[in-house]
Amino acid sequence: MVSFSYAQTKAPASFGPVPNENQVRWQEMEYYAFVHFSLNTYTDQSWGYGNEDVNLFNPEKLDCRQWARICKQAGMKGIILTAKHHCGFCLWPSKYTEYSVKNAPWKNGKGDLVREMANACKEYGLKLGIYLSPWDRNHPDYGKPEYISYFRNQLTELLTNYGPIFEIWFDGANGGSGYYGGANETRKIDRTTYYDWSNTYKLIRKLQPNIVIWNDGGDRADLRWVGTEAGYVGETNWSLLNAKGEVTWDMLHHGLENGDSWVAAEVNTSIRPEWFYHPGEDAKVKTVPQLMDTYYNSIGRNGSFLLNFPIMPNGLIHSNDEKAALGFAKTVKEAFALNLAAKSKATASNVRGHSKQFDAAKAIDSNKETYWTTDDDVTKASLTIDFGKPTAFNRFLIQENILLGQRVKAFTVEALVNENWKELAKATTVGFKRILRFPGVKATRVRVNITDSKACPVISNIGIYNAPQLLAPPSIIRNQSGEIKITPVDGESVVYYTLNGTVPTTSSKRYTKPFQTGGRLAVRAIAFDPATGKSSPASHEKFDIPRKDWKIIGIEDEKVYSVLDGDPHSVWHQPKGTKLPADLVIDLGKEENLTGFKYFPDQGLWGPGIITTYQLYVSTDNKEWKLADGGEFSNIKNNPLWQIKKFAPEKARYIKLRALKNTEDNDNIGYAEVDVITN
Ligand code: FUL
Repeated sequence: MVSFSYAQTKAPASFGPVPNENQVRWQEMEYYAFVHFSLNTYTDQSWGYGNEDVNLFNPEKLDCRQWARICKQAGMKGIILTAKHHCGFCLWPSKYTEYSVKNAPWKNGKGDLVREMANACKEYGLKLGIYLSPWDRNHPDYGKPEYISYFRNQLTELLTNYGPIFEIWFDGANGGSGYYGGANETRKIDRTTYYDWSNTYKLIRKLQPNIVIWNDGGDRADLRWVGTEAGYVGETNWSLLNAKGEVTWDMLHHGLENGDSWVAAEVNTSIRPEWFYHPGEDAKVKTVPQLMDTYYNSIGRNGSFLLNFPIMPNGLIHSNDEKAALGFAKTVKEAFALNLAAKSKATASNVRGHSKQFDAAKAIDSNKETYWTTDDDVTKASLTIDFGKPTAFNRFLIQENILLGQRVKAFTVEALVNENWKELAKATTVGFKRILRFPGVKATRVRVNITDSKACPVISNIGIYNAPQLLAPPSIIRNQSGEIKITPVDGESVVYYTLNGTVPTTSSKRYTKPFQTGGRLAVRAIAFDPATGKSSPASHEKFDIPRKDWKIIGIEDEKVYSVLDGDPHSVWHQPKGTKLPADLVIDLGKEENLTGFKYFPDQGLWGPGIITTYQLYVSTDNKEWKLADGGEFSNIKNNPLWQIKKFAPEKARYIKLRALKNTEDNDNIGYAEVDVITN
């Protein structure tokens, strides 16, 4: 048959797995919130054991509308609430347990926080999501088949009574030990079979057909965790995984190039170091530059961004967190205020069937439905944007039409500067959205070269921006001899600092080289750009007693002193062949008034040897030891932060940190830093 001359060029067929409607709707949300609120909020814990008193729960100023207002103003599209965290306490009056708000003093047991959250979301035009921990350290039946009915009953309550739910979050954490109705024991379950996810998913999809399911502990769901809670997904990020089989860390972090299912990445991180509110973190709220970094490393890498707000015991979001989130929103807005590509001329090395319908202009027409694409056999192609005059820019944004599958494997961006093409960036995957950052450049033309693609590239949008320069707080470390070293993130900015707790200004002391200190001390520092007169937010570090005379006892390896060198990147591991329990004994040089200790785990990805269960002993003579503290470093695997443990005051010259268990269930024990807290 001869085709008619008016026949349109056929659009490309989809390639490989494609997202379903729910996944597309979710991907377009891009940015939404987590709120962590439970009994932990009142006990300063990361994970409750399951025996915490319900009477602690009494948020006297609780206002979900405040949370919703902040999220809305911050440009977020929804909120996921921890309806039940690992401790088992329910923020709604579940029919199936007594461990809930119905027995708490809050609103005389008449409160329903999920209801209040749902109403607030509705009022502010936000979508509601639910975090329901599969692990329940309170429930007597946890570990038995009966618990699965309980879990599904709770799911049914949550997915029936509170309107549309956009996402359900099933945390994979499963520490084993718990209260379990008074049994106080360790219960192990088989993560692959215990929850019978396939039937649970059926129930969920029946109750909420438009929902997306997040699950890092069981069967493949709609979305995936990215393998870290630090706020970044791999630069190469495929929205694909295999439906069956093992998922390694690498697959979580990068997706799987030839995976058979669409499972896009969600980057979850907290606006503070930890997920729940801890007053000690009020000065540790992420700064705008840190949040911008996460933005580029999540949304800018084909992921979504799930940012957590810990709620304070009074039931509100802290003003520091609000300020950071709103400052961040403003900065994103400023960075992407003007798309310099929009008014330019675009041409391409190949246009599908020479058709206007698929030409280069479709990549800059601000219409997400239209796209530039090439003939089927073309997997290398370029698109050139002509500004017509030298134009300054430092960001390049590109989007694929994911309805047709994720295709691009590699691309470069070049600029025509003084008649010469200069490579600005080289990257791999694109997906729903990819944003590249590079130092500012002035050029008349920009060219994107798709250098490798699984099938003909399908580019729905290109943006070019000139984002205002941002300054990040410098890092501050103190080495064992007491020397303070301050490093600006860009390596170039001028640094000012104070040692008296005040926020530095350009009239404060200027940092030029490391300087010696002794004793307890608080250091604050800013980075300053003389060209623009702008400064970064201040960084803030507190240091306890000097460690100059400390000795690590019984270990020959000199490298062990990296545990005391203040540098979070240098680590030491117990020698091969060590069997747990493993001890690290430190002589503090003289007797001190100890009130706690700190442990910073190895941040490396491979076999970091992170301690989960510890004991801390003290001694005056290195012979008689007294147990000062012991327990678990909760959630340390996913969030390997400084672990700060306080204990009743002890006068001692020696400390012994005993590692009883690690995250990998083997004998590998590592340390980046160990320190003490004195009164
Ligand atoms: C983790 C949990 O264990 C944390 O407490 C927090 O809820 C975080 C979002 O997920 O795995």
